[in-house]
Amino acid sequence: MSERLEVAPGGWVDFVPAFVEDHAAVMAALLPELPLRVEALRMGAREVLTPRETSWHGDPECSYRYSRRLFAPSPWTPGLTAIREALTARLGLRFNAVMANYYRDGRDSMGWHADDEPELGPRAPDDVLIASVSLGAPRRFVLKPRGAPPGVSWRWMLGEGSVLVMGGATQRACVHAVPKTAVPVGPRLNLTFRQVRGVPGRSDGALKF
Ligand SMILES: O=C(O)CCC(=O)C(=O)O
Repeated sequence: MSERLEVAPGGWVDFVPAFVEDHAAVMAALLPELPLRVEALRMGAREVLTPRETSWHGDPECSYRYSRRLFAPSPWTPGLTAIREALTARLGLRFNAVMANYYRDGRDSMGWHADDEPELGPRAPDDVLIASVSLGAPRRFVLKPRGAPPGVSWRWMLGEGSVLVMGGATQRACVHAVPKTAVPVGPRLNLTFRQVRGVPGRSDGALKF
């Protein structure tokens, strides 16, 4: 485990570079289990397609509203359960839901956003705990304080079995993204394990594009 990085007063990030052993085999076994798909999001009058494939999984009560859509959870799969149990054993943390994001190549990406939905805890956007496990090709993950001037950010190459844990006030104080890259890269599967602790809010919220 890296030394805990304080990214804001009360906001922190922990990083473990090689958490999942044999990450390529784990990713190959997981992919057929997941109903990954490109989602259509409404942007005003337009419909836009997410530049990545996603699936949402969790305990039956863990519905999640984001990007102006309500997602009912798909069930846990054997591969997701194994990683969830490894997280609990290593970090002492329990998660009841996970978002899978599959980046097919460098054109796939995730725009700036925070995981700050009300269902992520009674004090959200404070006290939101997220463990982000990355399998396959490393991609740049950027985190910056909200409203930071250009160039002020932290960067990690996340992939090859790493886990990055964000906690405390990180989702209130910071935003994060996985930018596109022109460098040829292989596929990457990211799994953000979450604690859903409330019912989805009513607000439309921001688009995670
Ligand atoms: O792919 C990643 O590393 C980030 C995923 C992410 O930001 C999210 O699921 O909210």
